Amino acid sequence: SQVLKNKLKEKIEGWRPRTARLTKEFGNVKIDEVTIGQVIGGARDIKCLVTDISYLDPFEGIRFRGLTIPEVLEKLPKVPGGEMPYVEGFFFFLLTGDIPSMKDVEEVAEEFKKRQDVPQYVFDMLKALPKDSHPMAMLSAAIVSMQRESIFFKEYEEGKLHKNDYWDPTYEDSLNLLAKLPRIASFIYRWKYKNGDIIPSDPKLDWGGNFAHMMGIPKPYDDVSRMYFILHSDHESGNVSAHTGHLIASALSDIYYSISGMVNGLAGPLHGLANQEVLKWIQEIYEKKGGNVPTEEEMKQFVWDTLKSGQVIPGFGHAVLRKTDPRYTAQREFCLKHLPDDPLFKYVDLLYKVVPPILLEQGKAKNPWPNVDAQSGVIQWYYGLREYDFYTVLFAVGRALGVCANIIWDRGLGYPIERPKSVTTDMLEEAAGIK
Ligand code: NMX
Ligand code: MLT
Repeated sequence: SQVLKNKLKEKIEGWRPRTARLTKEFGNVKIDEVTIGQVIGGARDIKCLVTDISYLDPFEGIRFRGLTIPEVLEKLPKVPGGEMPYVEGFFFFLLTGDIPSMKDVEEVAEEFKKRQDVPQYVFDMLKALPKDSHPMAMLSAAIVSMQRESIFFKEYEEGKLHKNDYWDPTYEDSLNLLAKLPRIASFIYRWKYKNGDIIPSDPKLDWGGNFAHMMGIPKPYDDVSRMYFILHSDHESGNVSAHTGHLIASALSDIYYSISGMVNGLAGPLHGLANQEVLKWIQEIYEKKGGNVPTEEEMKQFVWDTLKSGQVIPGFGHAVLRKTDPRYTAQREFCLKHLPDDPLFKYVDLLYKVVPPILLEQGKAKNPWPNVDAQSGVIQWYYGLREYDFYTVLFAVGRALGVCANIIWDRGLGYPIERPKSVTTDMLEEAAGIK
């Protein structure tokens, strides 16, 4: 929308001198040191990225634009009759850092509606894929198939674009893509699991509400969807999906290439796929117990058996967090309010009790507490979405909001191509003084 775009332009132009001054005058100031352990160990904790969309404190958890999750859920304009904010307003907030008025929200919603039509070739391509393709592979393919629609790509090719304006067509591409994601995701769901019985979009509904409608799941699933997309949107920029999106975009690849790559990173079991893994794992004991809640002792045994077979406990641990993920807590509170007696929720709650002491006793995981994925599948299951290999698609639709916001700002602030330096094992041994 023009309001959002004009505001964003003002914000980006106002921000540029800060970035320029830091690079020019303070470029040599050290903010970190790098150890051999970090070089071999997945660059853990190295401070080498910058983003202002969200920040992850190891003990407090995520803040979006300075606000905690409860603050976001409280302060942003809500959909009438629902408990959750508009995703449209949340996207405005991620991009600008300002709480939108209801009028702002309506303008973004209008903009998404105008852009929601998905080219027929995307559906044709999805239909041509084998039905047993993973929904994440289908989503990634659908997104990259639309690369030909990129306005950034066209304008860059025509040699029209000034570097200061890169963000503008990136913003247009982002809105065009985000507007289509609910349709694409729900199409994949209905095509794959509901005999291709596709539900058309309802132009009266908001982004989250329309997604729930096209999935064919009644209220309050609309609110569940809004909550889910907001909670999964961003987790600063070092996680695999956000980092992949940023890295690809840093080569000036357009948003379609970048977000398709983001989806591919999210599809790994140590990252977003963990939400499907949790459900799959719980199902094992659920079936064994015929749906009855196991005793604490039985659950402990189940956890130990998993660890002893050399597998990780899905939904627990984190590369940055050192306490219970507030996204877990927000979903737990939702469950306590809406599905307190659900047997699967009871399983998850029992796991919350038994897993952390076991992981501490085992002594490997640096963080024994649950992350977002431990809780999210249960809510989906309860509302009837039981095809758990679809769960990471929901994560991806949410994550695209944050990654698009990051990439638009990357372009606005002119961040360069990302290219860290490699060394050899010989060099590390020399640095260690053993060679
Ligand atoms: N269960 C068993 N072992 C674990 C777990 C866990 N949940 N978490 C960490 N460890 C092990 C880890 O495999 C490693 O073992 P080894 O030394 O044999 O390689 C050791 O503990 C140290 O790992 P950490 O430094 O604590 O964790 P790291 O930062 O490398 O990895 C995760 C973070 C999230 C990948 C890891 O905790 C994990 O595999 N968790 C389970 C999968 C999961 O829930 N992922 C979702 C994360 C959130 N998201 O949505 O992306
Ligand atoms: C995320 O939401 O991206 C995950 O919690 C993983 C991470 O932050 O590393």
